[in-house]
Amino acid sequence: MRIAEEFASDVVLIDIASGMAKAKALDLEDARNIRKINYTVAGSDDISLISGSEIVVITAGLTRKPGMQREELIQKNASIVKELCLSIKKFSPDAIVIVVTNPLDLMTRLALKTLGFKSSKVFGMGPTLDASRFANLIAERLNIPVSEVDAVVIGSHGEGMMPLPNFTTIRGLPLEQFMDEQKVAEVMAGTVGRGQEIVSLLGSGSAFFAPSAAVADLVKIIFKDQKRTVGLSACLSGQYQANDICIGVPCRLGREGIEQIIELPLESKQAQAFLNSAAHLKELAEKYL
Ligand code: LAC
Repeated sequence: MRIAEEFASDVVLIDIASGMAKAKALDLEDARNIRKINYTVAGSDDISLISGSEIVVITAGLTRKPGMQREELIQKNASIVKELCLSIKKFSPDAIVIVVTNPLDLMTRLALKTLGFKSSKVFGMGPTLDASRFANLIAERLNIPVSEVDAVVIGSHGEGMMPLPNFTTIRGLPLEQFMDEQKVAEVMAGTVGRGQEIVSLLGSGSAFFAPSAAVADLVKIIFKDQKRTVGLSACLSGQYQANDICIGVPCRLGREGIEQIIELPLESKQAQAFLNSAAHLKELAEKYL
């Protein structure tokens, strides 16, 4: 809905549950008259409808149940993502593919390998959401407008998530000037645990409003060729001393996808934590994918 409203564009929803995507498409189009926007949304279980799409967003897959880690979804979601990517390759070979399915970094790597597209055109939405959560918790704690916070999160979209206080600023000043170490540690932990907090409260399913805002923002950056720097799960080839692994890093994004991976000068402890997170992902990828 956010994408259709913002671009008044053609959106196709695909779901394996026959009727589900169609029902949502009808419901979304029923809102057009009230919203005074002439978007079109189609819904189907026939994936050939994505033919010629410029951007494909993969959200299909199971979500966590309370108490589960994202990585426990690996095998079931891998088969779903793989099958989808074979269809995307066939019907939309020029698309930019944004992966949202968990475990995010591993599904992004699997998508990239199955699609065989350039690594600049296949990436995961995760760190964008994580940074928004970090900014939200900081703003709440300091009682300031959330728009004044510029937050940076890297690492895996999982337990290896790394909110970076030393690269996070408020009106251009480092976070540490506004909060003591203890409070910084609390908002960092709150950020890492936010997805799980929502899963536990919901009881079934996981967060969707903030993830949808993050996806819509990425789609906007691409369509408008804004070249903004955002956190993405990108496939690294030497950056941050990691190889053949997709993980959250700041990227400059534009019409052609990732234009540049930004290498932050991490503190040595952070660099080590990042490498540990990357090594853990690689181990899982080699074991299961
Ligand atoms: C979350 C899920 C979508 O972080 O990974 O809420």
